[in-house]
Amino acid sequence: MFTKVLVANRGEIAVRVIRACRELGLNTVAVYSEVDRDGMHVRQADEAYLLGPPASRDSYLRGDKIIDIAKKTGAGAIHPGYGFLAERDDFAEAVQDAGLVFIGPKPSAIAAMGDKAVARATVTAAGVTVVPGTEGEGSLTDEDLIAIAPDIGFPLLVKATAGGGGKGMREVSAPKELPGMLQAARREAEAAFGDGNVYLEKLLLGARHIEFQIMADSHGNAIHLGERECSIQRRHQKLLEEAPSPIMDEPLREQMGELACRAAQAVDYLNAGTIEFLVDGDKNFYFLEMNTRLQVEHPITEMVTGVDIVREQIRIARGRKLSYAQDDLRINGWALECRINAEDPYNNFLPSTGQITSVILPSGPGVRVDTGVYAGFTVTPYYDSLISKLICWGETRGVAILRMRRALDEFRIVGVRTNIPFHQKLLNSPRFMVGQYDTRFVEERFTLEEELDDDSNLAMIAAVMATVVTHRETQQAAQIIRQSERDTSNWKWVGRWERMQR
Ligand code: MV4
Repeated sequence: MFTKVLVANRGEIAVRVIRACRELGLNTVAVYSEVDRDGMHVRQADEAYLLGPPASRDSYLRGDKIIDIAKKTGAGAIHPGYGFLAERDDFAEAVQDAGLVFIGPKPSAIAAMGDKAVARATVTAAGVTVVPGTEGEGSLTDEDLIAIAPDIGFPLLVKATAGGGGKGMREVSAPKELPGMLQAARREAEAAFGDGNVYLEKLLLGARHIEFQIMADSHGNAIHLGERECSIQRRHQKLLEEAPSPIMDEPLREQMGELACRAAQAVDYLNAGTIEFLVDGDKNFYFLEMNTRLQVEHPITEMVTGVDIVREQIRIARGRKLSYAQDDLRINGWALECRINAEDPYNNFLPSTGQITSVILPSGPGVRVDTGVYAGFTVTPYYDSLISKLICWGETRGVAILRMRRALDEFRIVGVRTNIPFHQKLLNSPRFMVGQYDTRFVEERFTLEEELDDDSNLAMIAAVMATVVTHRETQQAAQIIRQSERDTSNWKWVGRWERMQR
């Protein structure tokens, strides 16, 4: 039974895992690259060890060094977080071969769900409906795929079997486009994953991306913790997630949750995982893929169920039974998560780097901030632009939206640009407020630039405004921000809006 955990990650998720370990009385080991020497996770761990240069391939992807540090420090278990090595079955295998515990699923489950064609065949055999498309495992030639495509129908998607998260995905509107798109998708998949195998799926237009959190222990128990709505994405990067989904009803939740557990049991799943579905306008749902790791957006599920998912992960890895049975769980209230990225929404969301000189974090009832940054920390271009997650809970969706608006207004980060303005605009958009959006909402219906015409005057006005706003933020960052007059009409709006929803 391990008493020390090595957290093989950085930033906010490393801090999150360290917190769970500390609450369980476990010692923690952090690993870091040269530019993360002052990272918050390094400061919060009991011990910390340098992995190497900044590039991920020389640091957080060096599984051999990570295992070596675990053995030398007496860490009996490794938590991978998300990204980096979290879904590498070879790493999970190496951890177990070294006599250590991998806090996650079995390598075989990671491998099975990592190959999207195998995943589709596996869950189909278990009675779970997949998105219509190619069937079976193994590689299909371009000729095979071109022959099958008319039965699937256009528009369709070419997807990488080794992919996920949209990488290597190509949309094909007509048969004449297919040969070229197949080659482009294969090239990208080969470059990204070292595997150019692809498969086809019918493109489900107007669908929503809804995922179910599942947990399974080593005593045969598997439960679901409800769903998360993840349709607000830009270039396959989730930006805002919410739980529950605005379109969900209890019978559908029970049906999808049961099938999510069945999909997990089809690969003898262990620990935390997420089953992704697409749900169309008639509430037909289709298995999309399974993520065999803890997800970025796990906190919204924690807020509406009261379950500490990371603590349950560690308990499961220590051979304990799940703390909850399915009947113990209820969805209480509503939670939203805004991913706070160091990027400039007024400049095509390009990454923004530099030293953070001031941070004011929002707080108050129902507000949670999972962050890995602080005043003095330097954001570098080596890693993902996610620097914080702002999570807000309310008794209803309307209250959660109001609270998130207030928290975003409080949130100050000076030194790098962030996508906070994007979230502020999104939370005021009518379609979002009434929950009527799908996976195309951001790309097709929502841009910050929409007020900016080609007219250079408008662009000039925007540039001046941005300068003034930045100056104001810089000034304000050093002062106690005076609360603006609370607009009590907000509560009237919530009451009116909630009545409309009944
Ligand atoms: C789809 C889809 C519609 N039809 N597959 C692929 C990556 C995964 N994270 C979400 N993906 C999707 N797969 C079929 N057959 C819609 C999505 C999707 C999406 C696609 C384009 C732009 C934004 C999107 C947001 C969520 C889901």
